[in-house]
Amino acid sequence: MQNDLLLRALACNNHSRPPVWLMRQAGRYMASYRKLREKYSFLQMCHEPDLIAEVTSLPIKTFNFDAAILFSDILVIPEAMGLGLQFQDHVGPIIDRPLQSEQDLKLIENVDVGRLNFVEKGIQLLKKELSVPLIGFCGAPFTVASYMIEGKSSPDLKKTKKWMLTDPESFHQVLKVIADWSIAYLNMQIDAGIDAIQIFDSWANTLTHSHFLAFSLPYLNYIMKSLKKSIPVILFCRGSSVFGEELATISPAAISFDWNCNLALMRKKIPYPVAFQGNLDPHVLYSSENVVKKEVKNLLKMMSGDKGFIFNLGHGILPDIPEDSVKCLVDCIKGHSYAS
Ligand code: 1CP
Repeated sequence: MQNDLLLRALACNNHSRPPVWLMRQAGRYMASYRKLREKYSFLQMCHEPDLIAEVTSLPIKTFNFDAAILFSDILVIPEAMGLGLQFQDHVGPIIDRPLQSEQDLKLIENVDVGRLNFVEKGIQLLKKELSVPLIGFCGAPFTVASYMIEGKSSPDLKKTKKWMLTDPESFHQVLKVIADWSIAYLNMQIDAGIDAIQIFDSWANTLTHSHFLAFSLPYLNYIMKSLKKSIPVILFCRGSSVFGEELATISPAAISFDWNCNLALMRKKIPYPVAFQGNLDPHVLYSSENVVKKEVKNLLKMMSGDKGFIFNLGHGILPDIPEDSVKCLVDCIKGHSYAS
């Protein structure tokens, strides 16, 4: 690996400019991705090791990011569990057999990550060619549970919350099964050669403070503590601006912040060795080059001298963002002289 800026920042030991990568960097905003999607469905691309490797590398080749994130989806776990998964254009993910109550727990098959060996093969291919660290990932149990219960994307997670509040015991069983699958899956990714892990809790922001402590945080902790090898783990939560200090109590290598908080103020509350990732509002990338530069520089200035800062967005890049804005962002960060 020629460029280890990400790993240095994750160890809070980076004395040069911050590394940059973007959540959802391999996706529909790239013309080269859309071209491949004319030939293959999204799930075909997730299932085929050559395509996993090709799509993961697209943004590295085009924009020179400092890290690659495995091309896959958090929902390959419910698919491997036997619940059935489709992705429909303009709709999103559909789970064929969503869970409705405790009886449906029997629909979930025993942990068998051999069913995800296309991911293992994709990682092995990537490790031969990448010159930057490769980030593996999974979804957080609460977020994955929400898709398994709602059966699709939902704005309010009504069914999930009804279950959580009316039958917390069996809801915990759902979370535990997802966590056990996730641990086996991440350990497979570690064996295949990934350099860091990100866990996505995209729907944590829907939880109250006490429900986050009861239904999300313990499972993030359980997953992190069950990994076979010490490897840096980044915790991304929508809601990390609120739950940051709680996330820090379980000692992840890094917390990825949504765009609501001021990172410099957060740093006063959460010291090293927790690295910080984030937190530009992705919508900034719709604006003019001058505004993009101004916003990027503001964030760089705010975190100047921080040895554990990773530049990223506060959430995933949106599908209609112009590629030129992404180029402008990366150039701005790479041209930045770092004052430590
Ligand atoms: O039509 C297409 O081409 C598919 C679009 C797409 C892509 C490119 C989806 C559908 N998933 C992905 C890839 C993906 N998903 C990655 C790849 C690596 C990268 O470049 O970042 C990752 C890490 C994910 C993770 C993921 N999938 C999350 C967590 C991160 C986040 O953005 O919050 C979630 C919630 C999903 C579910 C999902 N996958 C895709 C859709 C449309 C959705 C539903 C999103 C929602 O409910 O709003």
